[in-house]
Amino acid sequence: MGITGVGKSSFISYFSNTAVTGDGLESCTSTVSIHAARVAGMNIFLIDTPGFDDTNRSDTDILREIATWLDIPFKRSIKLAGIIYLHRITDNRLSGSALKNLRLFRKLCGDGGLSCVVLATTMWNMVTDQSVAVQREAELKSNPEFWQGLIAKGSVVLRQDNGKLSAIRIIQHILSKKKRGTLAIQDEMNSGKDLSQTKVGLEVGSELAMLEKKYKEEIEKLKRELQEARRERDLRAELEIANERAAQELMMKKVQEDKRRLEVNVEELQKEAAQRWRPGSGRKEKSKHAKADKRSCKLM
Ligand SMILES: Nc1nc2c(ncn2[C@@H]2O[C@H](COP(=O)(O)OP(=O)(O)O)[C@@H](O)[C@H]2O)c(=O)[nH]1
Ligand SMILES: [Mg+2]
Repeated sequence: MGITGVGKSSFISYFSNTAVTGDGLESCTSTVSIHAARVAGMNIFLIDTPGFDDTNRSDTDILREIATWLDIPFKRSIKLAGIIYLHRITDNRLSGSALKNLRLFRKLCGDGGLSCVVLATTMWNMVTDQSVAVQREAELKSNPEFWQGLIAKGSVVLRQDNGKLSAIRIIQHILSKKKRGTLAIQDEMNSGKDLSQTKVGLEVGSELAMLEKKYKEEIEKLKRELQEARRERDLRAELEIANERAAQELMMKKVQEDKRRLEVNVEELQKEAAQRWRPGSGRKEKSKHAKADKRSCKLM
């Protein structure tokens, strides 16, 4: 897991030729994908996930997708051995999306899942001043807004700094723990909760509520400005304001739709997924997307 461009798909591509990597600017992996691999004499599955900063999909869509996929192993009593959360050591500040992604990740895992987490820094070969990067790594570990709380609950910090070798080290670390666990979202959804009632769903919901409020206020302000423009018979301003209002209303509708789409339980998610994956339903469309993906992404 981790935001777009941190190297999730590249990590998987060391072990499987089915992973699709991007150029780091646009999200390449906008859906969850599972890759079979053999590492240190063991058959394992690596699950690639989109970050909660996807250029094309809302947090609701990403969360629905992750919840759907995580339910498949849960129903078959297959537990996760670990989670690798990647972060670029070259990022000299914690962007809003990096912080939001981490906040949602924590809620998705729950405290119980954190001892299976490896926090790994990538892009060490892009570092120009090693001492600055080491200092940054220390800050990530000690910052309560970033990794400090996770480390306190058993997460481990490792470096993804030597291609396949360090990637094997990370996986071996996870396998050596011989621990298997479930994530909070898996337990919550299977106890009958709607996605909107899970901890991570509540967080996404409250962010959507904040956005909705912001759009509502903006629309009210534009209404007042429109009245004023009409009074002053300023046609050009009237047109501009009307356009802006239409744009804001469209964004607000999308947010309201995203809020509504959080109200879904695990059975409904599985039913929708089964319809999507039924042979002949959307397959053609999917392969069209796959072609487009390949054009913009590098296949490793
Ligand atoms: N220099 C360097 N580039 C990397 C590393 N990991 C990934 N990349 C590059 O970063 C870009 C985004 O990687 P990708 O694996 O698609 O990121 P994802 O969005 O997290 O899946 C690609 O161009 C990769 O080749 C790394 O450790 N070092
Ligand atoms: Mg990817």
